[in-house]
Amino acid sequence: MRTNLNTLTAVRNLGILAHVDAGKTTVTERILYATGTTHKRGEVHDGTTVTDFDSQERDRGITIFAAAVSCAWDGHRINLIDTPGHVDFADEVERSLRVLDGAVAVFDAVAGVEPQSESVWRQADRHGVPRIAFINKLDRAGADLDTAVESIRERLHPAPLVVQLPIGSEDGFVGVVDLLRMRALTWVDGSETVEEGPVPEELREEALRRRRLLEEAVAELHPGALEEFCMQSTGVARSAGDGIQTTVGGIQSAVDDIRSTDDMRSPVDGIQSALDTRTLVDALRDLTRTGEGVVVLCGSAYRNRGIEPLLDAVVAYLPSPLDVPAVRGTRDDGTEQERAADPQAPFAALAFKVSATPTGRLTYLRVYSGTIEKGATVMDAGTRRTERIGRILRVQADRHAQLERAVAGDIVAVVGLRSARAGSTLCAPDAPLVLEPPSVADPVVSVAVEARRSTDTDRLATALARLVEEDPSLVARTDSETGQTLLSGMGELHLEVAVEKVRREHGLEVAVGRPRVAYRETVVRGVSGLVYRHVKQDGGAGQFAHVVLDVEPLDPEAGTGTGTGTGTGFEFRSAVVGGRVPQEYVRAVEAGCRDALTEGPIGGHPVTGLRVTLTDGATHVKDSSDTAFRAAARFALRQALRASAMTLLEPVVEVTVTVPEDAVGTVLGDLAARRGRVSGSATRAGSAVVTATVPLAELFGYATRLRSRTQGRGTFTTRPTGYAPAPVATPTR
Ligand SMILES: Nc1nc2c(ncn2[C@@H]2O[C@H](COP(=O)(O)OP(=O)(O)OP(=O)(O)O)[C@@H](O)[C@H]2O)c(=O)[nH]1
Ligand SMILES: [Mg+2]
Repeated sequence: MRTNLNTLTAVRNLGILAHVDAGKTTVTERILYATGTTHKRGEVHDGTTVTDFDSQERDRGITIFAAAVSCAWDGHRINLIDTPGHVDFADEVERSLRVLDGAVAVFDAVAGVEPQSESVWRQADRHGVPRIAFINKLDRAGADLDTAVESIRERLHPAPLVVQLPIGSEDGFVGVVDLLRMRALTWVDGSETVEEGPVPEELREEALRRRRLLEEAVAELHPGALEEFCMQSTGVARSAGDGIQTTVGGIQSAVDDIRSTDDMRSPVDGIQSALDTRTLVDALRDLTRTGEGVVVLCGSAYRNRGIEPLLDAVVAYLPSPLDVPAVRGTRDDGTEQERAADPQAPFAALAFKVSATPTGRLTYLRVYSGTIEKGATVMDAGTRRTERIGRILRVQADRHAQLERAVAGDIVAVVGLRSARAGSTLCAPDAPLVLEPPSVADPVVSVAVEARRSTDTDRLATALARLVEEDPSLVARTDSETGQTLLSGMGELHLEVAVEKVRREHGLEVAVGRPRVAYRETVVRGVSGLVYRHVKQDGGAGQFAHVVLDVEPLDPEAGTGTGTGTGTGFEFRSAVVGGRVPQEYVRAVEAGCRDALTEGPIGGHPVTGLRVTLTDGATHVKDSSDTAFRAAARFALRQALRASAMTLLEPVVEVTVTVPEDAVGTVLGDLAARRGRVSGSATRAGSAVVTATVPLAELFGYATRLRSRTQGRGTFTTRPTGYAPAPVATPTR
């Protein structure tokens, strides 16, 4: 059977991204409701939403795990991933972004762009994922679309292209004017559907003014639109209908010859404008894809207002799997290969999520090329293991539809895979290809965990192994000195959730130690010309390698404590001349240096922020080998680090605390006691927002402290900013 490639144009792989509590899960819930996927509206605070299905998510009222669900709108299939907003789960967002083609960024209409919205926006930039913006919570006291839009312009940089005008405000927010079709859309409480009608008389002028602003903004960015804009503005008026004639700031607006289009479904209640609506929609789509502009819509997910137009916009502006660049992977011989989203090509998919459910172990796949049938054998390109795909499921809220096959461009869940992990590539056994796995951040916090009953020790190890499979940002290891089991992750909450999962899902009683931050060590002053000769001649094949290394800090300011973070990373280069060390041994030297970086001389912490240069060396015709050079480099760098001036680094974060104004003094005092450096404060709608850089080690227990100091009225979020020199006496809090 030949699959129709064109159906792929009707697929949208969509993520919902935002700062914690902006309303992602509520938006997702309303989308499922509007698309008829669910028949009742769940609420986060009642623990009844589809995507926050985990018992901890329901208890805590936050999203922890990205959840994928599928729904249909206007002849399109939307595969939707609701992501967590809390920074501790940023890796969950990272894995989701890797498989998405587009996203809806949700903002709170009172708070505008918040720190974590900025972080996920940059994450999406890195992945080149086109976005549209939804300004949510327009029903809240103090909500203001224009201020939120300005914060997008200022903090995120793409030009906001606002396509709606709210009707009513705060509690009286009842709908929006669609500036493209010049129609009013309103929602009545208790009614299930959107009502469409003419723009209310009192809003007409403002709507026209905003339409003009939109046209100008689009024309400024889009050459095709600019051309039409100039032609129309210089007086070549198109058909005029029964509409209004208004002159707004020099641009004549009257009736547009609106054609009914596929994308924006009904015709416009006439205006004359410089840009035809079709041109405008096409230009908005182009600008969304290039990221030069971001289409802005608004509404109130909680009150179920603004969801249908949001879905229309998803279909109209966000790309299908065919519109995004072909995925790249690495073949066995190390060469790169592109795979287009073609159902006829060999199968390749990325597993981006693994989750244990009552249905079995579900592996979520984004299929990039080819077709996979149920019962087929696939290979894990990393481990070379082949496995059989049992069932293929389209996850739809509470029920899962069974599929015979999944094709390129789709997101599905499969049952039957035992060994695939989040990040594995699955491919056709006869066409192996490794897709680049999602990046995994280094864990910054760890706790010691121990089974309360010694008979449970093995079960705990199994449970931890399971956790790590599902969440690659967790690391479980045994401390070589103390023999303790250490669980490391992205933050206090991340580890708390992980341990609670072990308790709940495995029925284990677990004792947990105090959280500790993950320190790093860095070079403040290096050494040059460190010579190391690795010679072993004890019978049999000998080993010979001779290396000379220079070590220097990547960031010359490291250790001065002036920055908020410091240079991290590792650079290696070779300055060897005359082939004194052949290229293959240079690679072995680099590998040996990386080996040495795992344990630094101060306290055995990983070493970062340095550059190593191989300046000279020598080989022996018979006894030199990769192994010998790797070992030589390892010993050499260890020695060099012992001879260098080193300093301990600790993770630092930017904290944003929001409290009632009368509590600012308390918060500032408390932050100072935690070695915090305040970088800004502002007032917004009766609340004070304080931003400070604080060592992560000082923030353990801050949530409880802030709650008690502000009678529960204070909240805070954090954003990692890197590492900074730790004081000599390490805090043990
Ligand atoms: N007033 C108002 N409240 C809303 C709206 N949308 C969501 N909320 C509330 O805001 C809170 C957070 O909503 P969620 O949907 O859980 O937000 P989220 O972005 O998914 O949060 P995380 O997943 O934890 O990052 C809940 O109490 C919602 O009921 C809205 O449009 N108006
Ligand atoms: Mg959520």
